[in-house]
Amino acid sequence: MDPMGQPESREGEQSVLPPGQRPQKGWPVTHYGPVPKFRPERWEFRVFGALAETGGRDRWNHEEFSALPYTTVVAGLHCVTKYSLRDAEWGGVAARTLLELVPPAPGVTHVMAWAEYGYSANMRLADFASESTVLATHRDGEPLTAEHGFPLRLVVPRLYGWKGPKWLRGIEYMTADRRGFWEERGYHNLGDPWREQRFSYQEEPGDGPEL
Ligand SMILES: Nc1nc2c(c(=O)[nH]1)N[C@H]1C(S)=C(S)[C@@H](COP(=O)(O)O)O[C@H]1N2
Ligand SMILES: [Mo]
Repeated sequence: MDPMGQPESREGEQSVLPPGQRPQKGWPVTHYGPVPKFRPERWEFRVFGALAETGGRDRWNHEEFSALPYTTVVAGLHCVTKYSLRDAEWGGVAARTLLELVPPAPGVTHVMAWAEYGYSANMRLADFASESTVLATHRDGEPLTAEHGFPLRLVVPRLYGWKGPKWLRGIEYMTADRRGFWEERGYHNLGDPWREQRFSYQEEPGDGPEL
């Protein structure tokens, strides 16, 4: 076993961790507030804000969402509290697929990812549109558990874990940046783990809207 707790056969396959992160065994649960109960008859996923066209499809119920094209991405998860999860296979709908299904208006620069209870996380359109960003329903081939975000969570491997809301319910296209839940509460507006953008006091001019 290597220090990440991986079987020998996967030794050497682990990606290098971002600065200041240590490997974490298993899969701890980290979030603010209670775990929402999934009610399939009420669940809906929406794209809203600055859409390129009106009148197109912009919402899916659970059954419809489950029928969207499925893809997988291998990525770790870096929590700003300094632990990182080993690489895992996240399965779901590529963010790029969503952007094709619901094209953003030309002026869109950022998105807000919205979850149950109003949790939100903002990011640049470029980070959302990254090949590695996935609206995940599965991890390592298994459906997500309730505490890990079932039925849907966002995984943005380029950014710290808080930028990936569990219990995702919508994506808002924005023509200007706006801070999400943690970005208003002391965490860095951009949240790039490779640049250790952890806290808002580290922000440089232009990194985010005034606090
Ligand atoms: N809705 C919601 N999503 C959330 C959070 C949260 O508080 N609420 N916490 C984030 C943080 S800080 C991290 S590190 C990851 C942790 O995911 P996990 O519990 O599946 O390991 O979820 C993210 N998604
Ligand atoms: Mo986190």
